[in-house]
Amino acid sequence: MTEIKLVRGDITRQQADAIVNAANSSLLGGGGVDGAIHRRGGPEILAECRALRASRYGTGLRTGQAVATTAGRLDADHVIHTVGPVWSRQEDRSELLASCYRESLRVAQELGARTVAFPAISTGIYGWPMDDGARIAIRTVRETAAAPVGEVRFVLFDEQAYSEFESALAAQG
Ligand code: AR6
Repeated sequence: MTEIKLVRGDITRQQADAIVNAANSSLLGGGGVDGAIHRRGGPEILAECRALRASRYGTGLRTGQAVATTAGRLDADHVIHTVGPVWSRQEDRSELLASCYRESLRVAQELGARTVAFPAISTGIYGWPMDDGARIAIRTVRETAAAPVGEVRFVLFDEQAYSEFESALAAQG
């Protein structure tokens, strides 16, 4: 079974087989985690993203999907880019957020990754409330069998994110 760990910190400082990026459908960078990954990981990641746009992902990566590239200078073998949904009051997009975790784990599995570091997808620029984002993240990882992934590490940027993930983990076991 996959072990879930919580750590506070900057995801670009983590050592893992795969680091998940909270990207956007252009795959060409942005702010938040995405900006930090490209800054620290260097231009190799963007070059591979551009190549993906020129081949399989001409119209971009759809919300809820995931795709891998090199991790450049990060202390990881792969970056898995996924596109979270923008939070909406009018529409329940929870299934798309769950899909990000599921699809990222599926890609990690295909890559043979044993350790995967995730940020709290959609809970920054995309505005998803942290308590609900944490519940969906923990539940989806719990429900997704992903051998050989033995460790999923949520890397939480601040105290509030950490404590919401702690509560979700305590509630869901
Ligand atoms: N390490 C760990 N967590 C971080 C880091 C970091 N270095 N930086 C921010 N966070 P966000 P989203 C937290 O905005 O909401 C980009 O422009 C942050 O506090 O990175 O999915 C993309 O290109 C928050 O809790 O991702 C997209 O356009 C969480 O990570 C858009 O933002 C996610 O925040 C995606 O928005």
